[in-house]
Order: sequence, then structure tokens, then C-alpha cells
Amino acid sequence: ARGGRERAILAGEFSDIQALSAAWKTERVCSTEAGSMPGNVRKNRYKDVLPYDQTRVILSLLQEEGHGDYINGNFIRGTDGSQAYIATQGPLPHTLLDFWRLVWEFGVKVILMACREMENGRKKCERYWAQEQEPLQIGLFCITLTRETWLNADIMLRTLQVTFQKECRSVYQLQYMSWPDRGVPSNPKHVLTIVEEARRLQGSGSSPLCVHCSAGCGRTGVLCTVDYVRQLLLTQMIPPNFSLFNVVLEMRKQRPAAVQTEEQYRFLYHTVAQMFFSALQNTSPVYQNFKENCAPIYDDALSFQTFQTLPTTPRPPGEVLRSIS
Ligand code: PTR
Ligand code: PTR
Repeated sequence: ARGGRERAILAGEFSDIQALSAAWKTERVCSTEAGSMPGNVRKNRYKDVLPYDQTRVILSLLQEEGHGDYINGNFIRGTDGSQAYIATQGPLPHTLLDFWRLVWEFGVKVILMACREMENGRKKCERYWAQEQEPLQIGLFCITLTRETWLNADIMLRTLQVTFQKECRSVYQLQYMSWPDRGVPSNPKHVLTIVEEARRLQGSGSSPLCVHCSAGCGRTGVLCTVDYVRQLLLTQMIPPNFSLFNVVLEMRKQRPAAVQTEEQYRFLYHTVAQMFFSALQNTSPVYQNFKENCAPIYDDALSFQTFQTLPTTPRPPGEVLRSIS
């Protein structure tokens, strides 16, 4: 019965999220003009997924050479308000160059990929990385693969060297191999692992994490949210009235359909609950403040060893995020 009630609550929250995001479009809080322009339409993998103008990634590198400023991607703010993520679609054959322009211009060090090239016999993402012994030349970018390893059954790590105008940089790519679109991954732990690994590779660098799947919405939104909440925990910025609802709503304001399905929302809720649970068990001083502020709310969670006591009541959009910043 408890599970059924939780399901109903989360279903309600998710339909509120969908209704609110639909309203931003009609009220034109979020517009998609750049993506609808004649020269840009063909750069969109899905015609129903266009980036919001308000947060879209504008490319300037190589513009003098006649390349446009458009790519189907959006910046998403991190917990410190900076442009912590770029959520983008899986490149198309004719947007490979734009993808590498983006990576280079914004100094991306880590790319998180949550899909495969082919899914159900359909192309979901063009291969933009190199294979063994086979450098990939994309315009002025030369990409080589120097290392390829499985971190576990679900995650592949590739180390790429990218050369552009005589400068060479390492770029890491973490690919989650077994996450169907519209669906949830079979192993929630590995979703945490991919995010942790991304942060480890990112080090102290402040460049955005580039996160993509096929549309750059559903799975991408889940990964960004998991990382966002993890950062809140690490920096002790989880407010006592934390609400996943608001975090997802903020993601959605920046990237269309971020967290695309109710199942993904439910999955996120469980993953986040798991993160809170681990944080409460953590003896590191980093979590002391968190414990003092949040422990009373999660006493239940600890004693039941289930995660059904996270506050789920929708709060006014933006409230929580404002109190954080
Ligand atoms: N028109 C597409 C569809 O709904 O089938 C758009 C789309 C495709 C949206 C995939 C989301 C998708 O999932 P993800 O963002 O996880 O790749
Ligand atoms: N870590 C989660 C748990 O077992 O609590 C895993 C999980 C993931 C559970 C998704 C439920 C999930 O949603 P659904 O209700 O769609 O299965």
C-alpha cells in the first residue's frame, strides 16, 4: 500500500512538472526560435526537441570560417550558479564539427554519454570519437583514441586526444551502455558511479560537463540531476526543505524534457533517496552539517531502510534553489 501511495504521489508530481513546463512554452518564458530557423532545422535530431533560446549554447569558434552559431544544446546551471552542464543531443553526421567546436570552445574535459550509437536497430548518435588505430578527422579537429576500458559491466571509459590548430588536449568520454531511451537503467548504482567518475576525471577544472544521449533530454536530465544533488550533498547545501520536484523543474526550464518520463522521475527519486541514505551513514565531517539539518526528516528512512520519507510535496517553483544560492 505504501508503495502504491508513493507511486501516486510521484505520478502527481511528474504530471505537475509536465503541465508547468508546457505552460512556459505557451507563455513564451521559454522560446525555441533559433532551432526553428531555416538554416538550423536540419541540425536538430528530433524536430520536437529544440533548445530553449534563453539558455542555448552559442558557438563562436570558427564562425569567421562561415560556420553558424547554432547547436542543439543548452547550458544548465550547477549548484553554484555557474554553467556546470551542457545538455546536448547525440551529434548527427553533419553536426559532428559543431559538436567538437562546442567541446573545444567551452573547454569540455569530460563527456557523459547515456546512449549507444544504435538502439533497436535505429541510429541514435553519430560516432564522434575515434576507434583504435583509426584517427578521426573532423574539419580541423583530429581525434585519436589512446585508451578504452570498461569500468564495470555498464560503463565504458575512453581517453581521447584532440588536436586543433597545433594544440592537443585530453578529453574523457564515459559511455553508459545499457540505458534504453524513455527507460531506466538496470543498475542505479552504476548511474552514481558514472557521475562520480566524471567528477574524478574533471578534477578541479570548472569547465562544463558535456552530457548527451540521443535527444539530450530524458537520460541526460537524469544524469545532470543526479550530479546536481550529489554536489549539493558534498557542499552541504541541501536545505532542510529539499525538494526533488523543484530541482527537476529548474532543469526543465533550461533544457526541454529534461527527465522525460514518469519512470525516470521515479528512478531519480529512488537514486536520490539512496544518496541521502548513504550520506547519513557517512562519518566524514563533510556530512556533519547535513546530518544536523536533515537527520530528523530522515530518521524514518534510516529505521525502515526504505526511502519513502523524502519530502515530496511540491513547493513553489524556484523557492528551494533560491535559498541555496
Ligand atoms: N521525438 C523523439 C521521441 O519522443 O521519440 C524525441 C526524443 C527521443 C525524446 C529520445 C527523448 C529521447 O530520449 P533521450 O533524451 O533519453 O535520448
Ligand atoms: N534503487 C531503487 C530501489 O530499489 O529502491 C531502484 C529503483 C529504480 C526502484 C526505479 C524503483 C524504480 O522505479 P519503478 O517503480 O519504475 O520500478
